[in-house]
Amino acid sequence: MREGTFFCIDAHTCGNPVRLVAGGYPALQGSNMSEKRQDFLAHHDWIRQALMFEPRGHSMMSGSVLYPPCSEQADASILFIETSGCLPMCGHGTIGTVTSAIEHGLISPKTPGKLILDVPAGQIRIDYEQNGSKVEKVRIYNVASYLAHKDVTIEVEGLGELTVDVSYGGNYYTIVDPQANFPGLESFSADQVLHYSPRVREAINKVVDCVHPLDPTVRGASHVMWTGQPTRPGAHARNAVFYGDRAIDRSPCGTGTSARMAQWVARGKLAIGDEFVHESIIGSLFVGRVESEASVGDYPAIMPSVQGWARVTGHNTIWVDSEDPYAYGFEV
Ligand code: PYC
Repeated sequence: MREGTFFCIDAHTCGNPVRLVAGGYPALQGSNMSEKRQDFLAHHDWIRQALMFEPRGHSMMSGSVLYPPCSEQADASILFIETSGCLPMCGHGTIGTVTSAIEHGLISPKTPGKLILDVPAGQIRIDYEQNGSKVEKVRIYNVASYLAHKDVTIEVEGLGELTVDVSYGGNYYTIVDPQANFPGLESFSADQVLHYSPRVREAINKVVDCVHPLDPTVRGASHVMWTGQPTRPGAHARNAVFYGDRAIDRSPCGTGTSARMAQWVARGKLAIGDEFVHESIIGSLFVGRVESEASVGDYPAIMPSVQGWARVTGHNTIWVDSEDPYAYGFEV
């Protein structure tokens, strides 16, 4: 039956929501999180739609479901849910999930302050710092990230020609740096980000193929990152990441920060060991670091890490009643 009661812990990571579904979720088929993600999308996607879209969620809503580990060395697994589907990896989602899960005793780490997590994009490591019962900082050692396409020219209706890079950090990002037809985020409004991003996404996916060399279920340049000068002391760059159909990440975006570091390393603007402080559209910060070199198939890559914080905002027991005409959500 497509109805149920879901116990959720609501939180935000640097301003972007993370609804952790901690009770009421289904068991999934598959031996790893990539297979379980496919099973969820095929058989249980109504849960995502009900919990992410209006009237129980909103365009920016994003969340996760915590599962037992898939591999022997891991402490837990995460399935990411949001309005656009189930992402292979989500940085702000991981920071929020770890914070909520540790503060509520939902994970028993094998080593205090450290976690190994199975996610659809692979396996990630976590370091977290606690002050009493509160988690203060979470650092994600993310999946290998690489610059997939460099200097691709696209035509975007209303803006004209743009030259962009496409970089992978757990999702594929079309990165729009300042140029003749894009003055930079400082002179580009949130409404313009929402208006032009779907056009950029459509244009880029017509001219390049983005398929992860090691997991063909991870595909498509789904996210668009517009960049600009930072406003916060110590920050190296500012970004607005568009995801879903009408969302701008309020956090600096964890997979986007990883993709951006991979782009900057490939362009000689960052080196192994360098820190990269990324500012979001609302001024919140993630501290990235280029940990080491790596490869993804034939591509040179990096192993990035990203640190941020999250706060729990409340508990939310959500009913999905199949007799409610808006049980599975809507978009305006
Ligand atoms: O933090 O990786 C991230 C993310 C992806 C989409 C929204 N946030």
